[in-house]
Parts: sequence; structure tokens; C-alpha cells
Amino acid sequence: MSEFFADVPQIKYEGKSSTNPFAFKYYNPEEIIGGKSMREQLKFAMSWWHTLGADGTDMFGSGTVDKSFGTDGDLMKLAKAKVAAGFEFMQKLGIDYFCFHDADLAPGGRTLAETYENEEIIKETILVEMKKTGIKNLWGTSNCFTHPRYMHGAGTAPNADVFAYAAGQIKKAIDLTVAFGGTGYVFWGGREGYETLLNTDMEMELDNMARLHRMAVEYARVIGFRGDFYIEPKPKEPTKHQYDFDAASTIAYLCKYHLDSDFRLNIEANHATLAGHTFQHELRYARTNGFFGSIDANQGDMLLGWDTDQFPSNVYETAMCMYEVLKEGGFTNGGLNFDAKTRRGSFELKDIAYAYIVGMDTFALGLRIADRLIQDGRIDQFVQHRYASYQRGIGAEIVSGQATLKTLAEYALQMGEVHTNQSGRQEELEGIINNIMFSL
Ligand code: XLS
Ligand code: CA
Ligand code: CA
Repeated sequence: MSEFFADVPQIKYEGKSSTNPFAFKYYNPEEIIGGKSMREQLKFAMSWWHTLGADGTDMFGSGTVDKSFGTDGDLMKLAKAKVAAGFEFMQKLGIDYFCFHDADLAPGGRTLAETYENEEIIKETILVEMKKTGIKNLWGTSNCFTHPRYMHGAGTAPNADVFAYAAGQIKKAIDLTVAFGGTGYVFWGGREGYETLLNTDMEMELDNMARLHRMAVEYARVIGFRGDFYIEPKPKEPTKHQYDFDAASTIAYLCKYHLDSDFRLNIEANHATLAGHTFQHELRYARTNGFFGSIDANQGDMLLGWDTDQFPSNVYETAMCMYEVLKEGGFTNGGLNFDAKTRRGSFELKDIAYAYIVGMDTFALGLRIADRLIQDGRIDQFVQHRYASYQRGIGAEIVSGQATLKTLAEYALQMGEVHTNQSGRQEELEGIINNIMFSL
């Protein structure tokens, strides 16, 4: 069988002093960090779309990367070649999971029935490779945003026929996810938003989106899906405003529509920054509200206002991300999906391997630092101490629910002015992080 990534050897861990670009410097899959092997802690996944599909096309130019994988324009042949190329790539990199959109796997047909047929054929090809390699599916999703029929949205479309078509597509994408034994199913509402409120019935659109999510849960549970559903927040792009703006607005939506027991969040780093938050903020918000699920691992460019989906190389960001993951007790059904693509100028197939190596190493370093941060304990102790006044006296009465506005007013009247505030010590804490980060 032909090799698609012929320049890429089997990638192994060689340690931080290695200068081999085709080696991991920090990701040592079987090493135990924080009570589990690094491969279990990190649960890396390959994104089918970016890795096997994205060819460098942007708003101003056509593709720069040849991803025909030796095929001649026949879309089904290409879809099969992508399966072979994808599994070769995951094996070479030691990636245990993949994530997919229905449309990444197989070409759309002239009818929905024909699309289903194409998907069935590729499903069988993938199942063979999964069995051979032991590689698993992290999550599946449906692309309800690229085709022109979704110009006004899918679940939030003003046209009921579009809603029905999306339902037909999602049903099949759930079937595929279940067939692959996937542990998650994602909804990213790329066009579930609006361009102008002048033509939009927001209430109707949100009610309908919830109807679609409810139908998906009901169907999936009946056919045996026991994994998590995820909503992946993103504030804008392609629409001006997306309803799943950030973790906070998405959680409010899930609670309002009673979807909170089936859904968690898939937090993407680049979407967090587009919403004006840090990656860590979104993870913390999801986690402390009980909605932490999975992660789309990438990074944006702070000087650009769009979703650049770059491979993560910022160790500070991944350290704070893995700190939140460890605090959560690690992933259950979720993992780290590299929703990331090489830059348009990095047009060789081996650039994708370099990109994954740096992404995986950046997360491996992040995990090592986060574990040290927790072992070190200085940050956690500081935070605990900062709120110590709630463990005794009037603070304990507030927390236990014993205090009322009236009793607190009486307390305040007797107390006089507050003289016990303590420094927030931000700079000292930032120094501790640097000290731990660079002592590795
Ligand atoms: C786009 C999203 C998308 C989702 C899956 O910005 O990141 O790729 O992850 O539909
Ligand atoms: Ca994503
Ligand atoms: Ca993205």
C-alpha cells in the first residue's frame, strides 16, 4: 500500500535535548504525570477536516497544498484515500482519536439519500482501519453551514424545509458516530445566529434550535449513544452574532431549555479569544458550572480578529488549560482535538507533521507545568487563604445561609470600617508561575 506521508517517519519521544524535528521533546506517551499516562491525560485527536481537507484556500487565494492523495478528481476515490492517509498519519504520530464532520468523510450526493450511501461506503472503510489500528473516534458532528441551503442557518433557519434537511443530516451523523463508538457529538452553530435583527425572530430561532438539540438527544439515546453532547461556543464568524456566544451564554441556553443533563461544552481556544475571554476563563467557567466536556486545541493570533485555527505553541496558555483539566480530574468522554491547520505558506505535507509535533509537545509541556503547579501548591494555598474569612464568624454565616440582609446590616453597623483587606499579590503569583514553568 502506498504511503501518503512518505517523508514522515514514526515519531518517537527523544527528550528535550533532541534536535530532531521529527521527534517529541516533551510528549512521552507512557510517562505518568498526575496519576495517569500522558496519552491518557491528553487524549489527542486528529481533526479530519483540517488535516485531510484544508488546502490553504483563503478569502484571497486558492489552495497551496496538494491534498489529492494521488487521486484524479473522483470524490469517492479521494474520500477513500483520505481514510488511508488519515490512519497512516495518526499511527505515525501516535494519535489515538479522530474527530470528523459528516461532510469531511464523504462527498455530498445529488440527494440526501445519495449522501447517505456515500457515507455508508466510507463508514465501512473507516471501521476496517479502526479495527486494524485500535484508533478510536472522539466525536462526530454534522456540517450544517457550508452548503448554500444553510445560508440562513440550520436549526435557526426561517425555512422549515431547511430545518428538516439539517435534521436528516444530523440523524445520519449521529448514526456514524455511534457506529464508530464515538464518545461525543458536537454542535457548532456556525450559522446559528444572525446578520441583522431587522429580519430575525430571535425567540423563534432559539426555541427551534433547542427543538433540534432535543430531537438529537432523543434519537441518539434510543439508538444507544451514551456519550456526551457538546455545544462549541463561538461568538461570531461566519455570522455577525452566534447564539452560542461563549460558555456563559451557552450554559444559560442549555439550562433554559432543560438540555443541561445531556450537554457539556467543547471549548476552543481561538473561540474564547474571539469572545474577548482567555482560554482559561472559558474552561474555568465551564468547569465550575459543571459543563466541562472537551477541548478544541488551537490558538488564535491576538492581532487578528478572526479564527486563524493555528497549532498551539504558546506554553503559558496550554499550562493554564491543563491546570483546569487536572482540577476537573481529567477528561472522561472528551479529549484534545487539534482543530488547527498549518499556515498557507507551510504547503508541504510534512509541515502537518511538524505542526502536530509542536502542538502535542506544547500540550505535553503544559501538562507537566500544570502538574508541578498543583504539586507546588503555592497558588492553590494563596487562593484558599484569600477566602479564609468565609470559613469562620460572619463569613461562615453567609456561606451557610444563616445570615440575612438585616443581620449583616447589624454586623456592619457594629463593625465600623473594614480594616482587614489583603493584597491580591498578582505580580508575586505571576512570578511563581514563571519560576515553575522555567524550572522544568
Ligand atoms: C469552526 C469550528 C468547527 C467546529 C466543528 O470555527 O471550530 O470546526 O469545531 O464544526
Ligand atoms: Ca472547533
Ligand atoms: Ca475554529
